[in-house]
Amino acid sequence: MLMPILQVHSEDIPDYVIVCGDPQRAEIISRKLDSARELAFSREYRTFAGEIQGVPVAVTSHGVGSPGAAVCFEELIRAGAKTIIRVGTAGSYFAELPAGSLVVSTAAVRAEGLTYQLVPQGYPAVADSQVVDALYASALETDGLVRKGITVTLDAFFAGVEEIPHKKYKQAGVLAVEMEIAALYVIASLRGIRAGAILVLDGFADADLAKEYNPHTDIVAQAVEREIHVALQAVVKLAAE
Ligand code: R1X
Repeated sequence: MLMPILQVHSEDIPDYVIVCGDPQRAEIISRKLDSARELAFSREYRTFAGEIQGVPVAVTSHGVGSPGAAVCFEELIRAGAKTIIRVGTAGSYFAELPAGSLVVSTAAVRAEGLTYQLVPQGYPAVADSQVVDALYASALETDGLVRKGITVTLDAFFAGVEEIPHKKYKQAGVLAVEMEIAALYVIASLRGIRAGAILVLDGFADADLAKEYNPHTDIVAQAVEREIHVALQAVVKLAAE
């Protein structure tokens, strides 16, 4: 069956799918796979399929923000994905977690709008524990900082006039902020599949992003290489369980 928005055929989508925001990053991830081939590039959704150590895996970009990403997650699940791992970037809340650190998201604060059109308030956006364990164990096998914990999913990237309660999230121990995980976790729970996410921190969430945001540094690029490796090794671990 052809998925209308991703333009991929369900026969080509394996159990394991890595998702990332940037179509260019999807291509970078595909280069780590054996026998990689591009399946489609439709809107912001670019999909490749290949294998990692004999395990079939696809990679799809989901763009920026929960509503667009949700379209991607829903179609991947309809196409047959059983485990989806987001490989992304996020802003840090803690000086001890500078740019280049990794965070495995165990759950997301639903500070976005999309999931309120899917499930009632109070429904958790929570990762699958096996996926979290595989990501965290794989990350510990690499050099560099990694933490696991709660992240927050926002809709707004650049600030407007409304206050985003960054201070309260930080006081409540939220590690990092990004824009798609709540959608992924809620949709995965609703549709009965496993999901998890690993993030590279690319700056500080409470900075003035309009002035200070620059994710194009060597430190971030190296950490993205590391998180891609971690995510693919997590797929290998999960497939062996
Ligand atoms: O999730 C966030 C969003 O997709 C992280 O990076 C993007 C904004 O630059």
